Amino acid sequence: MNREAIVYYLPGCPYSTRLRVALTLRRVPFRSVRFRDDEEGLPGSARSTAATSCRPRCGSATRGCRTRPRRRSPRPWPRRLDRFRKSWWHGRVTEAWWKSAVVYQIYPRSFSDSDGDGIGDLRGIEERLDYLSALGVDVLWLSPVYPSPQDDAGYDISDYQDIDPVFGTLDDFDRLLAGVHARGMKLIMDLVVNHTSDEHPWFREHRDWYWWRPPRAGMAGGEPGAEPTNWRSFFSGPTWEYDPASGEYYLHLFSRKQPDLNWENPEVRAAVHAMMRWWLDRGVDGFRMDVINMISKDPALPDGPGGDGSAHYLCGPRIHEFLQEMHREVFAGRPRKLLTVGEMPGVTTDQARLFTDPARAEVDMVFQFEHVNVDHGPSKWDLKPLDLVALKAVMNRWQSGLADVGWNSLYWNNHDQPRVASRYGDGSPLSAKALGTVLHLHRGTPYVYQGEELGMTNAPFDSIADFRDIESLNHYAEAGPDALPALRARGRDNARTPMQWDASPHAGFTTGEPWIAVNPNHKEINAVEAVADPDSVFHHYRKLIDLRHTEPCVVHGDFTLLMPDDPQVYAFTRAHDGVELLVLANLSAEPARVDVDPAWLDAEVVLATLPDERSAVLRPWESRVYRR
Ligand code: ISL
Repeated sequence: MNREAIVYYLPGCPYSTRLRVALTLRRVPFRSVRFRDDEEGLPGSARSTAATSCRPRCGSATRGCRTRPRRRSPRPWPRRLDRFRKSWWHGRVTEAWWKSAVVYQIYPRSFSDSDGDGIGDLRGIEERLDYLSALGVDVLWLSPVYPSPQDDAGYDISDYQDIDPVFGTLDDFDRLLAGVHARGMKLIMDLVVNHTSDEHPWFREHRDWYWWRPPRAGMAGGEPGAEPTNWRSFFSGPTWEYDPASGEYYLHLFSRKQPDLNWENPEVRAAVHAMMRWWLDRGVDGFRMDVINMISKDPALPDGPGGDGSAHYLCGPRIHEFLQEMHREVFAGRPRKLLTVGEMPGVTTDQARLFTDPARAEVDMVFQFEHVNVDHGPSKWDLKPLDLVALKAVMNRWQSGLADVGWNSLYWNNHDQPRVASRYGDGSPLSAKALGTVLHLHRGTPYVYQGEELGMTNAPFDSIADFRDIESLNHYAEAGPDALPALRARGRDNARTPMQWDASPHAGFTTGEPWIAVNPNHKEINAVEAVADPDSVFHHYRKLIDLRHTEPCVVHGDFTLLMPDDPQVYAFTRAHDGVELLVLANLSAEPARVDVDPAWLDAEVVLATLPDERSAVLRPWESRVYRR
């Protein structure tokens, strides 16, 4: 039989992989390969009309765009094929699929409430899947939905293998997962196994699964200063809670209702592995691992300088062993392609190279914190203005640190961070776009936190009665009313106000009374307005996500920071396989001159947020991407 293979342009994958796909599709030998960039010959389910199959030569900013001939002009798969690309393609290739993926974090309490109790839920998320699909994201990460006393908004889990009734049922979960997969997306769960809730049966039934210690020598349990170590908790106060019944203290790095599991005990590890396998067997696509670099502690639990015990619990002596064991016990040999990302406060680039080196089989990527620590002092409540030069230096160090081994995650926002549009921007849509441009053009996997794609801002919290988060409430209890300005700027509740769906009284989030007030600016900043406005932050994010899917240089390109000492301009290039991208953003409220090779300003404009995109002066918060 006379067969031939056709090689299609597959966004974000190298030629060798495209070849493999083509050969697999057509089951033909390598020598009879012909190249084409349309869809004829694809499996029937993957066909679409030719009318949609061509990407414009210039992106949104076509005004005055003098397109130059490109060295290589791959054409993306048509939009209607994107679903096919994600579901079929991601499931089969051996390459790290998540390198060209974008993850969207959902904070379920605040996303969408289907039953009017004022708290978001799984059915609410299901109702919004088409919105997420339209944005183009590949993976959804769900913050915890497990049964929990909600002392730390669900990060205190009392049963790892069920759903909290406030969020729904396991059946709801299965339906949501099926809906996610049907749209060609994946779903990862939050894995919180440094600690459980004190209401988890494990805490009652397995005392030796936790860290118990007697009072400090010579002191009576419960008296001030009798704690076994001087460590301070992340949520204020000591990390030890006294248990009068046993006369001992248990360790909790976070709230007293979050006792730390003792991973030295092999039974703990086996129980966690079994639970993780249970979720993977149910069909989830991986895990975001909460403070996973805290699971190995120095068993001596020594005092730390000034109450800072972090040297004894961050990246402790057995951390790599524990993660490699987890990989062997949970992930190895599974046919489906999964994603693991470890949240790692205090992690350095050298440590991250070890954690994310694929040869070591630990995690795919980590969340580091250095770039969200540049605007405060030793305490997060100790406010400092953003130093852009320092921010660029940190990001640059992570780009080069993981350039040849490992992989970066990229984020500005999550449920613990204030909104970036207010924090590093000025609250305007233009600044939200500029920050999005900068982040999404770095090398790594970008994470979008719900509402970031709308340019949602910090909330105008008036008094302490407006806050809900244990971290803020405990800090206020300790520091008093003087703490309010810092709580307003840095409080985690800024990220947790309800998703702004429309201009109606509760922003379309709930028909009931929301658990935390909606931001009054939902009348202007909301999804309905944003989707309808082609110039919105939403559509800018959609284009950025699309660019990652269609331009291999965004995924694989080498990163070079330009103008490192400029206090206003964030500029860098990416280079891959004969293609170069230049990213320019003015992250300030004043015009700024760019100091780059002038020939760049004649190159193809891929994205631009203001007209006249060939000027050497960037207007306040303007951003552009060029290609040559
Ligand atoms: O939020 C923080 C600073 O304000 C961090 O210190 C945060 O506590 C740290 O990044 C760990 O976060 C994770 O674990 C916590 C939980 O409260 C956070 O929501 C979660 O992201 C304990 O589970």
